[in-house]
Amino acid sequence: MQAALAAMAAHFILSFTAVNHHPLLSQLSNPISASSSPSSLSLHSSFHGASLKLPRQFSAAAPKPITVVAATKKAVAVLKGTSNVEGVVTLTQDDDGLTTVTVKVNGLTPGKHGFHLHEYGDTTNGCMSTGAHFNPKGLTHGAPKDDVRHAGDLGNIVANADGVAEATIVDNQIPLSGPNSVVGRALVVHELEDDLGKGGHELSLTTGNAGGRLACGVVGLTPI
Ligand SMILES: [Cu+2]
Ligand SMILES: [Zn+2]
Repeated sequence: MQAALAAMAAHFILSFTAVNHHPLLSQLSNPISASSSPSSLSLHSSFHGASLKLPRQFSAAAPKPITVVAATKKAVAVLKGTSNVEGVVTLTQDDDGLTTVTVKVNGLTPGKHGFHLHEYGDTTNGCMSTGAHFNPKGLTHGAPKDDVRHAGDLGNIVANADGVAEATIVDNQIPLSGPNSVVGRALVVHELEDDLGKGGHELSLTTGNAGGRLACGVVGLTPI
């Protein structure tokens, strides 16, 4: 399958360059493509010697972009709630398993706001029905960098004076595939700062005492 794709990609590149009348590259399309015009053969027949080395370069380079695309997943969550807080979050999982989360939320009060991945993608009762923090390991609440944390603990996002919070979070506990995939679960932005489990409040070790749920959105797959 991959070999076939690589051959198709190589064919595409070669056909494309042939259209641009590059004398060396158009010559390459002849052994692969039966549809090469006889005119390009006769036009550039003097380059036969030079063209022999080039197919190896192309066959090595062509499969690269195909491999990367096939191994990466991307998802998006559109955050909404009963307030005027709203936002868009994209999640991209790379080959190494790390997920990069890009966050932009508007309408917040300036300062820190707890930001979590909650267990359920269920918004039938607004953000309340998204359940607790995603916690497949059964641990207590913590900071993103702590060993003891919920997988869904993404810390705080910080809103500026205009109420806009932008952040890029890289995390290894929120994959987009496999048994602990977060696709179909929900991202939630909170009213208050997440104390990261260290506030000494009775809720610190479950929610970080981050207060109400201002907006939430279900994580769904999107084209890469
Ligand atoms: Cu939360
Ligand atoms: Zn938590």
